[in-house]
Amino acid sequence: MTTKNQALAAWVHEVAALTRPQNIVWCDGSDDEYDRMVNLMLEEGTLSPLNSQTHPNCYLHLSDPQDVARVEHLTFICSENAEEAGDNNNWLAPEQAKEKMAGLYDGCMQGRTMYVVPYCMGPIASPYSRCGVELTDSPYVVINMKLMTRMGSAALERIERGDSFVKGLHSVGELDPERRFIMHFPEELSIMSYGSGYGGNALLGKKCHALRIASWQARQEGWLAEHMLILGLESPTGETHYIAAAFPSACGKTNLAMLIPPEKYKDWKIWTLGDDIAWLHLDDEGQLRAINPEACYFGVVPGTNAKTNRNAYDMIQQNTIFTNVGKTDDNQPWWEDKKVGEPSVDWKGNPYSVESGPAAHPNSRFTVSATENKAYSSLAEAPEGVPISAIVFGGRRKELAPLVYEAKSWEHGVLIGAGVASETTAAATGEVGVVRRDPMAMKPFCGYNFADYWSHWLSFAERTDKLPKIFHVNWFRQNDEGEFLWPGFGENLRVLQWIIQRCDGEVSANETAIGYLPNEDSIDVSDLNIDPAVWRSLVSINDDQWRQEMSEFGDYLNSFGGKLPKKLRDKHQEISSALA
Ligand code: OXD
Ligand code: MN
Repeated sequence: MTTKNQALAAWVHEVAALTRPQNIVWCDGSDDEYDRMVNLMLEEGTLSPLNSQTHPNCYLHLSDPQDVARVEHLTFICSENAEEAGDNNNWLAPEQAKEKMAGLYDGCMQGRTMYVVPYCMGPIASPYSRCGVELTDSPYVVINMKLMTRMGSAALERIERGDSFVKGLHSVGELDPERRFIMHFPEELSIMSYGSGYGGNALLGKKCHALRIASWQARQEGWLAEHMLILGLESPTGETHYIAAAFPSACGKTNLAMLIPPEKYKDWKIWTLGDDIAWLHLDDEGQLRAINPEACYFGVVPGTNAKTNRNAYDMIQQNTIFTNVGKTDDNQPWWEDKKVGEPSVDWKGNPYSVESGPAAHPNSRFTVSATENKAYSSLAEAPEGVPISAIVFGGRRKELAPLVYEAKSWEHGVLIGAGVASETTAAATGEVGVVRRDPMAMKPFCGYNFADYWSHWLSFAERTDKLPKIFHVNWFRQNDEGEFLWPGFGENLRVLQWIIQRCDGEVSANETAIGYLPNEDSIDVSDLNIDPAVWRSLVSINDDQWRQEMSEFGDYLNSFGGKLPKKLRDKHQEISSALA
């Protein structure tokens, strides 16, 4: 197979001349091709079969131990102008970046196969979807992209019908952390990645395309590319509200998107549309609609069990690629908090011992088709997407942020999103557990200057009066002993219920300087065994802590200088004064 698209053919030719692969394979995205690739990897030893009785069609990939997470310090936005990228990104001039990458790519695929992977982010028939082509020397990337995207012939046909496409070039190189870069050229719609096989660095359709490049395109074209799950909340009357929620990596988006209601709420139902990325467009009526550009879940494995996330636990019993988990002695995948079985081999392939660390890497992952999830919404395939009633921001904060609060206006909601801060997790290399600013959970993913990004968000209020309400949640408050104050998981449904009641104007709230908080009796927690004083603290604010927070947040906003939108500065000032 090749292509009728001249630009694509020429680019493949040009890359092959530089990287000099032994052969070139055009991927058609068929199941046969997937099976062939799996067999090839089994022969090469880069994939191993798991117990086929308990886990049919499941495989384990162990990565290089130095290549287990996103590398934010090696990720660059190479716009013509540094200011466009903003201080929130690393920047390199495009020519300089290309020269650096050309040196790395020179002959890097000798003796290897280069796979041409056409893909579509979003349903093939959706006008909101966007195409790309990834050239890669990694069979692991090919099988993951097959699950993650609409990959192969159908995507190529879209490109051949004239769709523009993002050009992504990827080579695992020597997997040397010293020779590893992830470069984005938003003006040229292209990505160059070298030296890593890890998901966010190597599966270019996901973070590189669907967030960094797409956020840039979205700004130009008037839509939003966000780090958000999308869920449908069906009430006992059969009415479904759709919610999009942005939390930083490894802060529970997958769990919320697949939530199973507690016994008391058994007549409610959560439908999953997506667990990581949402593309949001205004339709002709001014309604914000969301599609999920992905077709799989690339989720964090540790902590997944029959109690925390039954849907995810069940869906990864078959047809799943595991990366960097441990194994039991009968060859089942094993991870911390799985709650069943014992590890005998760790994620480095060594015999397991408590002293040598966890059996599964804290950022070990499953890749599984979205259709394996019992709660998968059929509307996830709808070309027009789903109407969004509420946008929810959140982070992992031991203190400060209450369980839930609501913005008083769209502008206020944008300020709340810009103020998201969260403790870092193992999803990126670096220290874990330090609070950092992560506006809209997009710190690692916004492909341009945050100040411009906030202006873009604000501009939506000028285009429609039907915008969703904006909320902030925090499931992670702790007491001095480090115990969580809120049970989380399925019980989060109680908070979602309050959110949609607020959207429908069905419940009053407690107006505070930072926004509307639930009245103590608006969320029923009578059966949750929460101390009344603890409950009160979850639905109230500590003015001293908030004054401190607003002052630090103000310094952060000021670091964006004259580019900071005035509306945001004014809103920040208004809330600070109300707290003073
Ligand atoms: C992810 C991430 O893999 O955010 O989704 O790191
Ligand atoms: Mn993510």
